[in-house]
Amino acid sequence: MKIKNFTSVLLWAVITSVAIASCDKNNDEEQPSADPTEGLAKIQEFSAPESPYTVTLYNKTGRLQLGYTKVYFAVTDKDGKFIDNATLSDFPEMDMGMNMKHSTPRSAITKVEGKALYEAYYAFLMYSGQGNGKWYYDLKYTVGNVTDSISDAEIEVRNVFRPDDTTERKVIQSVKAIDGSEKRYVVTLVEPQKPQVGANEITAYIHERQDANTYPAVENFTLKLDPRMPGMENHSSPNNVDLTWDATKKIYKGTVNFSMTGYWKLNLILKNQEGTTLYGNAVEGETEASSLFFEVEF
Ligand SMILES: [Cu+2]
Repeated sequence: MKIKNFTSVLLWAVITSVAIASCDKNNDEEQPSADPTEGLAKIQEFSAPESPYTVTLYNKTGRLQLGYTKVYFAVTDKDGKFIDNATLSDFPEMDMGMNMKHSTPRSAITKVEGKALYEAYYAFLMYSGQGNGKWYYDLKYTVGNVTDSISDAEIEVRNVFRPDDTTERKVIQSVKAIDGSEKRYVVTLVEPQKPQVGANEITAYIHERQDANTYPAVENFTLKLDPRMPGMENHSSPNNVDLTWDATKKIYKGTVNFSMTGYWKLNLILKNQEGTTLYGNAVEGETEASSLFFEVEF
């Protein structure tokens, strides 16, 4: 009798410690499923009627804006659980009236590794209200065997200003190549978003406008860079590096050196892989700017 009791106590102790250990293990595994949207600001929620899922659009600023806009999507079920195996696709379209409609350069929506979150970027060609246009958004999402879609949800794309909050700042430009090819390109400034005195990484995208809705990314072009301060005798700065294609990061990358704070015009010349100029011109003599440029002020 005594021995049997001892055995059951021992057995109980073993079972309990195994249970505690597996409990600990579960807790560890659940750690990464903490809110994947932490630190992000909500832009808009999308949910198809009767859909068991909601898609919420986020980014760091809580707003979509002219030019480069990075975004994140979270997919949640009715209980607010974050879904990590969804697939999403979208179609933003600007309706400018008179049957004039166009989309904009953008990436596919892909999964963020290790998080129940999805990411994409847009290069918005126009802001809401520009040319009396409005932006509408189509979104399709699939979770398991459920596919739902939303169409024509209005989204707001804001204009981008210099620090006075009044003067428009150029961050994206559509051009028609001057090499006789009649090809159209969109050049979009990505970084620096927070410029500082000294060397800054500068990045940009180039997309070809094949038609109003088709804008594939273009690789292996070059953007020659000549930053100037028009307010200060159009002086430049040393040690700038032209933007070239970074095949790993899939973006054009160079260095812009801001030798002081203020208003800078980043003059550019767009060249194809053969080195032929497609748009833009050198700043020299009476020519104070390129026809292709971005603006930065800080
Ligand atoms: Cu438009």
